[in-house]
Amino acid sequence: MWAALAAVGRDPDTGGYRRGGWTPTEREATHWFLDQCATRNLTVESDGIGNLVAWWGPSDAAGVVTGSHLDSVIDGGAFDGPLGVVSALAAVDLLRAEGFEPSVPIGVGAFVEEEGSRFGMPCLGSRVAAGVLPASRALALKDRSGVSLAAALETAGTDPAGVGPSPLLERMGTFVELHVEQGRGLTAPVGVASSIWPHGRYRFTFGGEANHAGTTLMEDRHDPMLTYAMTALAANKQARLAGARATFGRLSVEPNGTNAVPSQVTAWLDARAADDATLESLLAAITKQATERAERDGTTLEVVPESVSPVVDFPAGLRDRLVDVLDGAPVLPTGAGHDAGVFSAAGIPTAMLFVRNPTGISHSPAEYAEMDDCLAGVDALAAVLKDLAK
Ligand code: HGY
Ligand code: MN
Ligand code: MN
Repeated sequence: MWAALAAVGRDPDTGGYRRGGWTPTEREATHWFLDQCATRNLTVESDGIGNLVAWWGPSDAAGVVTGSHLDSVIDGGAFDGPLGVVSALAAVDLLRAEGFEPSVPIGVGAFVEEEGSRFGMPCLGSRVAAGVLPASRALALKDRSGVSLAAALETAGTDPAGVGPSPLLERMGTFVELHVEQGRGLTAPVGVASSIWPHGRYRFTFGGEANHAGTTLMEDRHDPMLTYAMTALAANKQARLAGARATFGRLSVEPNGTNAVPSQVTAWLDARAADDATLESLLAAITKQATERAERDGTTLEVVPESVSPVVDFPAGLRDRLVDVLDGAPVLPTGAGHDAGVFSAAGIPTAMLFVRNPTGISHSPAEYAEMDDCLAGVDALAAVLKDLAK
């Protein structure tokens, strides 16, 4: 499975994956998933936005769903997302080979646009499915070329009218997502999640005055790039002070000419912290410094939250049950967002398994996990599914 998926959406120059939601490469990965489900005689159900759950099991009752996502960030690694889907299918194979007969159905899920790399909204599919993102807001989201989600769905042959809260969740009695670990927090092959840090995406728009780079006196300028530059430094400093994370990873400059003072800089802040109060105060501190700098530069600043997700503490009972099944596996929090966080917040008993990442690198072509650890992840997931579906 891993070999078949390896080439799908991989950029030959960077070695990174480019599988934005509803792009041809992401659709190819989705078709691969559907083929894998067909080969295994799993019954696939889809919802209006295109989330998929493939069922193995005795009835159409609620069951245990495991899975992850097949989309990627721009130039992402091979493991973030696909590892959870591949491991879920492999765990089903393992349980079948052992002759295990689940007493409740086991579902393998693939959820759309988890990274939000195309439409800017992380966990887009699961948020819509859980009803926390209204269909009207989702369908109006636009990608960088100005294509709306509604138009992208139509191109993919999906009727946007069907987008909304998902019937798939009614059969999701329990959800377990296996994921590659994304820091350096796990030294054992497999761990169990305690919580997901709160995180937010905020659009900072810095407005200035376009002018000639050669003739405009330095003291006459209203340069939004300067306000942005100071804000990026402030974000780094404030995050360090708060033990939090702040990243400006995306920037858009108008008119983006070498010999002109820009008229506008738009920059996206990704900020995360261990608790909601720290995240709020981090954003306030960054915004305060940016505002003060804008006053000095004679520029303007607008800050718009594009998505904010509160902390998710996975239910302790289920978490401890996984730890028991896995003979005392380590428990750790994560700063990465996951569909599991959305489903947990929606009230579905949810847990996560992590597979060791020896370098901690993620959202990068260099993301890596050892095959032995991935196989330990499959064994762990199979043991957990067996326990939950016995
Ligand atoms: O954490 C993230 O940025 C994404 O939701 N995986
Ligand atoms: Mn990711
Ligand atoms: Mn992921």
